[in-house]
Amino acid sequence: MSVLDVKVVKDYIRMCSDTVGQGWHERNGGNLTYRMRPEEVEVCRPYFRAVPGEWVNMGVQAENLAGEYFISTGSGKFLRNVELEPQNNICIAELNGTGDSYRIVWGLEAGGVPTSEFPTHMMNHSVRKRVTNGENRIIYHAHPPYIIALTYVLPLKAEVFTRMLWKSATECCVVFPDGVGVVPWMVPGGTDIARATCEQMERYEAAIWAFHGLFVSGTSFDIAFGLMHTIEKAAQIASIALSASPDGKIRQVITDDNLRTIGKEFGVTLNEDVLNYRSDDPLFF
Ligand code: 2HA
Ligand code: ZN
Repeated sequence: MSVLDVKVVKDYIRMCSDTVGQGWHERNGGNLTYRMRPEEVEVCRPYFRAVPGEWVNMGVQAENLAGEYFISTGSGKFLRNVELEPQNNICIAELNGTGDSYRIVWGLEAGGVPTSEFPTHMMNHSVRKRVTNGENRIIYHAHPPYIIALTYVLPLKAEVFTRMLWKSATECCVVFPDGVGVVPWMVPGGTDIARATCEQMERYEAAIWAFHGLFVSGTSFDIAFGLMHTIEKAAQIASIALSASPDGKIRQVITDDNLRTIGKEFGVTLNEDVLNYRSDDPLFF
């Protein structure tokens, strides 16, 4: 028996492999954190390091995460290697009593630190834990190519991206009824981009990083994987439609009335600001 036999750790590893298979994790791109349930921590605790790592200040503070434990990918580690050597590519990190520092209690046995985006992950966990009344467990970042491609051709606005995605595949508005936020290009890995991203996460369940990738949140691995997958697939359809059109124009789309009908039939409340948004941009509807 080891940490690697615990179900949540197995599920975490499976998510790393599945998402690599989707082509979203070139090299060391992307990262995944999971906020553990207390009972999961207790099952893993017997295998924790005898001497935990040093406390490391994160540069951000997440008071509502004080004392929580996270499974995290390692900084500079390749997600494709997680399945082969989990103990050297992921870790379990504990947050201190004020929620501003972490220490490693398991994993990264050959050395290393949690993902370079740990400040963004912790800020996002803090926001999503609060707005979902503790339901949210996962923050996941990837480099899916079609959503990145769209950041070169669409105005960098949450309403524009959400409308484009909702109108590119019928189930999108049911899967992410709050919509998708957009963060302009910023230097990754720091506290500024962490704050900008968590402003978006107050309102939306996912946030696009222009010319870089996508952050999603979720209550389970299935939900977080499914959200990344659904957004990226809609972006793929939009990209193909835009490039297949002989004049670069879209002929017809799912209308706002159609969206309202789907919302009503499926019992989801769609973000009204997105539904009511209008743009003069000819590329956009
Ligand atoms: O982990 O994706 O944004 C590498 C990255 C940084
Ligand atoms: Zn990235």
